[in-house]
Amino acid sequence: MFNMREKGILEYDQIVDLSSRSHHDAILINPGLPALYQLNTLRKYIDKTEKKVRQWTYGRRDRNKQNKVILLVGETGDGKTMMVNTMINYLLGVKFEDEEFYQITEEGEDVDQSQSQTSEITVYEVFVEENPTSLTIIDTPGYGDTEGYEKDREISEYLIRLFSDEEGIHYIDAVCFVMKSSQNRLSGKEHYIFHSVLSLFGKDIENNIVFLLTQSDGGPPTDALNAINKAEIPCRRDEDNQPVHFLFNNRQKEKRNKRYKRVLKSVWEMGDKSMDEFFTLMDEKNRKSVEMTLDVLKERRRLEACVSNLRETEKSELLHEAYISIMNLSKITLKADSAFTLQHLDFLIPRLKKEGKDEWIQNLEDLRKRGEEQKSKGALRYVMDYTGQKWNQFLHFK
Ligand SMILES: Nc1nc2c(ncn2[C@@H]2O[C@H](COP(=O)(O)OP(=O)(O)OP(=O)(O)O)[C@@H](O)[C@H]2O)c(=O)[nH]1
Ligand SMILES: [Mg+2]
Repeated sequence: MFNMREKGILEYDQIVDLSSRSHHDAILINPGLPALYQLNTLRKYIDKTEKKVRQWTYGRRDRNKQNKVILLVGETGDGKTMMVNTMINYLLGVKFEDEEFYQITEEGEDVDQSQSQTSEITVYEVFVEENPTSLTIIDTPGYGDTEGYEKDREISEYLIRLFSDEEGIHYIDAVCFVMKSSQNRLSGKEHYIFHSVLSLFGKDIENNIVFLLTQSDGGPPTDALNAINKAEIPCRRDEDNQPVHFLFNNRQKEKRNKRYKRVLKSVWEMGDKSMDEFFTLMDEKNRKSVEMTLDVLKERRRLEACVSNLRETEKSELLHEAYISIMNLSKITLKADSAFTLQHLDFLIPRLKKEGKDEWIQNLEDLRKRGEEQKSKGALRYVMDYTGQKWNQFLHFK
């Protein structure tokens, strides 16, 4: 890669066609400092009919490279899609001085940020000839946008498709929880987002969960770490028992005016250093099959179907099936007391009482106690508001 400023080729805002000058297979979409390129990708859908799980491949697929699979999850707008591009520029070896930035993602700019920008799951596969590592990065729609709960539920359905399809994803090296480093408010909505993300995974994934903290000023991310610890998010821990985290301020696309260049360079370098550390951690052999996670997703789907059928026809078999489903979930899920399970308890417990299932009721009551703890209350209230269930009934029914 060459340095356009050093060679005096480009001044601010000068429009010239640089597409032929990129070392990579890309199209220039915005000349300037930095020049912005769109990487050319081969595109297809993994779920052929529904078109909600897509796969974009950059470069020539090479199975001899060491591949890393990274899943990005988190709240809408916290920076997952931008993080995909940051990772890929790292893999391409782009430096700040190159005065260029490559994007693989394709989303509209200047749109309403309260709405999730990403509406499907995209698997980005990236093969760079001179790099012995290839990346598979899975970008997911963010939780908690204005369209709410129903839309969020679709994410787990798309993941089932992705993990079950023969051509889909069967193992994961890292689950990255993308979060703003200034995250401090733990409102019901934030708890709900933590529950939503955590209830997607099997227990065995805990040690693969790390945090990518965006919009960082480079200082200690005290707020985000407090939030993670307060919400008791299961994750990988470092030698000081802190959640493993990496700092980013992904402003690589911003114009490099003389006034801000120093700051933009410094945040670029912070991101590069974080990527070095992140990839060093990923060198450890810590790959997990998605099998248990897939079981969790399917069991959640079974439970929801069961409860929904029960709200029409009251059948003992369905009731028993729902109980067994909850017990199965509590054995395999990363978060047994997630709002998604707890929300069904005030419906199921009185019905099991009628059937005299005392031991079962005790097990569910134990689970429900956890729902009354402060850290679960907010998430549960959020889910119940959306599903039209009565919160007071949940708290007072015994
Ligand atoms: N300043 C700053 N802006 C960022 C950072 N990361 C992302 N952004 C901006 O924040 C906005 C949202 O980022 P996205 O990457 O689309 O967020 P997302 O998590 O993919 O959002 P959804 O697809 O809605 O879930 C975009 O305008 C990004 O350019 C960051 O680290 N610093
Ligand atoms: Mg996105």
